[in-house]
Amino acid sequence: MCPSGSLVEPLTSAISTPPASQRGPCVLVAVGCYTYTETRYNEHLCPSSSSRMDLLISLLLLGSLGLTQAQTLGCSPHSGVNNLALKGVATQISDLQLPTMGYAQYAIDGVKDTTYKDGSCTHTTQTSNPWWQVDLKKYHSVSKVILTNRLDCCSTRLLGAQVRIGNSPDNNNPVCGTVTSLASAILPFCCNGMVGQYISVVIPGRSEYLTLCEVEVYGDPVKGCY
Ligand SMILES: [Ca+2]
Repeated sequence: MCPSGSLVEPLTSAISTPPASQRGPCVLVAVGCYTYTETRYNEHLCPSSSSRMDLLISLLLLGSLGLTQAQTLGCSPHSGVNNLALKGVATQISDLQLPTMGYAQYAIDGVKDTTYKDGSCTHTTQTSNPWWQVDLKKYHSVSKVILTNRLDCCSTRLLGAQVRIGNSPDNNNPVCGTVTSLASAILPFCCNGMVGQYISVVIPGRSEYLTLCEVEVYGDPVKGCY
């Protein structure tokens, strides 16, 4: 069974659609509950090469083990999985720089202090469609992303922000979730194993400041992708 909200692609489609040069063991992630499109195949979901026979054998092995994506992915990270963002590289559309800089890497410094002046939150200038991004450097299946909003001021600025995950560095990736409530500074999003190298937070459709006090990313590396 797959998590709600995800799609199951027919195996015949997964096997026959992409060129052989684009197939690899990580395609297994897409075959199950990962929602993908033809376009995303063209974006080289997995650049490593693998023969059709390799893919078929892998599928058969998974089936024989009784594994499903719901069992291997879902919302909760596996036991012992660390915050992937801590080893990523963060960037953002712009730096406010006053009074405490607000650099992009402050969202992945491991500190969830929600007071901006304490120096552990990001801060862009006011700009259209502001974004922040962490590059995980490798493809991962992401189970959960947790944002920490600021609380000393201006927390409503984050309303409407989208968490996006994918392999496009321009932040135009599929949406895992949208900030619709500010009841807590801690905002968790279940991403059900969405695959990507880039995790972005984007406020679409308006001119806004974007501030994030921490972004945590939990998931697993995609085997066969480098
Ligand atoms: Ca921080």
